[in-house]
Amino acid sequence: MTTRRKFLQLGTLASLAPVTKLFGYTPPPIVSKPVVISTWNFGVGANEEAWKILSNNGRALDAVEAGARVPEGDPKESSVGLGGLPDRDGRVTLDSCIMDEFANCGAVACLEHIVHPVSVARKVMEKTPHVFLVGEGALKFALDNGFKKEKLLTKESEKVWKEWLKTAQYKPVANIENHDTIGIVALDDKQNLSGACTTSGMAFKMQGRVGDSPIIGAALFVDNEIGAATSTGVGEEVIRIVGSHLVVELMRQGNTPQEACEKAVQRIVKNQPKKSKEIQVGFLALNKNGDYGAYALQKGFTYAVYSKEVPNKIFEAKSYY
Ligand code: SD4
Repeated sequence: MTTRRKFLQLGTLASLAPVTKLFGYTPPPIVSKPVVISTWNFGVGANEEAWKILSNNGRALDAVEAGARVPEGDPKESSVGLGGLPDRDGRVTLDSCIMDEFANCGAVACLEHIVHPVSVARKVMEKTPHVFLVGEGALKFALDNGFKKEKLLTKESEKVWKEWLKTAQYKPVANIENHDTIGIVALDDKQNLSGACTTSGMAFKMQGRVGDSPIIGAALFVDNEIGAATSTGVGEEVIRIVGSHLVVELMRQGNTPQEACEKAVQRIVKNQPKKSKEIQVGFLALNKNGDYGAYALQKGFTYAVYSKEVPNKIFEAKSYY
């Protein structure tokens, strides 16, 4: 029979032991936090802003919003916010969403004239009983909440659009194309996850077209028990597989973030064997322990990581083709 004294000795042994299993005790996995990861090379600038918040004990939600605002406000980035390439009628329409550790979320789509749609999405999340506002309604809401109406079509973007009008052919080219969304996910010091996604969408799209970027579950999903995921690329293909939700559910089933991204990309290939050879889609995933992964259809999908171990570096994701 185990005496009380012997039992206490076992307890002390177990708590000191660095081994994986002792008397049925499994130590918690090592957690790397905080960490922020975001899509493409401009993720470095976004991570930089996000890290200021994360490294000061801040909330992941604030970090991803601050990060997403960096490319949104940069007129030289022609795929997000100010200076984004327009639709085929010359209108710059923006899509964005945000999600926090409590599964609160907000989104806007087809929003014109506002430089920071991610912040409007956050206001939708925090100030309305709804999740998603679009078009005129989203603009009215933004203006009512103090956002300024601005001209988003820059001289440069207008020039590119006018050039495109000469042939008016809609044919996205993988990586250099008319797309480059920022998706950003973070784990904060309190081990809470959040994410955001923001874009001007596919350049020269049809008027009214909405991609995956503002759709919770498609381009962004956060489950604070499991992990967070985000996507970039041809949104139609991501919507068809509810990509980011799929990645998070694959992690729930025991896959690493890397395996989950790979399986989501394989699902696209299975659905669209021919088309998948010509387009780009990339996924990023981050789990509750700060482990992350990335995978894309084509070569060339880059992402940026900022943690204590990896001080804001760009990596190229592995790809299916
Ligand atoms: C869209 N997914 O509108 C966006 C575009 C994008 O990298 O991600 N670009 O379909």
